[in-house]
Amino acid sequence: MNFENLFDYNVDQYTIVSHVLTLGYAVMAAGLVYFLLTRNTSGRRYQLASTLSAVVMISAFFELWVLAQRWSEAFDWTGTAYVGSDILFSNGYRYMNWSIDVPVLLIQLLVVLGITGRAFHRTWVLFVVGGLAMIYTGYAGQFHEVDRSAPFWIWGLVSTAFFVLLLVLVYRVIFGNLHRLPISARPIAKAVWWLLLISWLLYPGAYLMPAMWDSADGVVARQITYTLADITSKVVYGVLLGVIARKVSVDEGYGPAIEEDVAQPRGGLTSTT
Ligand code: RET
Repeated sequence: MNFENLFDYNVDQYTIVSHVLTLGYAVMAAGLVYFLLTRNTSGRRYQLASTLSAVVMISAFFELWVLAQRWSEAFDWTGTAYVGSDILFSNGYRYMNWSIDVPVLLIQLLVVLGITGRAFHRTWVLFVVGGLAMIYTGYAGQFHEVDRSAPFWIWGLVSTAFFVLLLVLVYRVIFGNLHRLPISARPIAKAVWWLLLISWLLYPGAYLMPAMWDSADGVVARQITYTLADITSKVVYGVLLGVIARKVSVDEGYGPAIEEDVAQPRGGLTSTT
């Protein structure tokens, strides 16, 4: 049993969740097109970041698609309310998707910041191991979200320890390498830090929702929280990293990036006056 399976839903509650899940996978499909089509506007060594965004989009698209299907199968309309069918809705699918997306999102950061060699490999390993530890301990905890017995809180705390470790690492990676970015890209790199911090915090918020708002409205709030988190931590984040990659590429004199730079004055490249 999961939190979502405990309640009956009125038409508005049921429909909002259905719409929000649809928004989720529609945005991932849109993001996929964007990241593939803008890939060539950065220099070769940064194009991997767009490729990784595309990987994140595909994996999230399928996960959210499955979740939306599950939602519609898990409840039947009785004439007065949507009540649980013999199929269970579960956010566990999300955790499986994070196994792919969390490591990939963090590695993207290393690519865009131009971290190479030993530092790249060492941080890469910490990101993957720390990320997976955070996710799977949280996964173990969410099985206890209905009765909120000790394992819900203990696994949640263990997961939080890994989360804090990742945040410290990300902070150090971003702020420790700011000086290596062109000045025009530095404010965006700082924005990436804040975006990551706030959007990632939404996930533990959703984990805690059963303890904070134990009702059908809480379920609606939880799916809205997850969707907001997904759009910001995967798509907006990917777009911002792409902007950084393009600015670095301009700085390195990569022609296509200069031509694509929408902030260049019109005719700026050819005008001599
Ligand atoms: C859990 C369990 C409760 C404690 C904490 C958690 C953190 C989850 C996070 C997930 C991030 C997911 C992302 C997915 C993007 O695709 C596991 C909910 C701290 C931070 C970024």
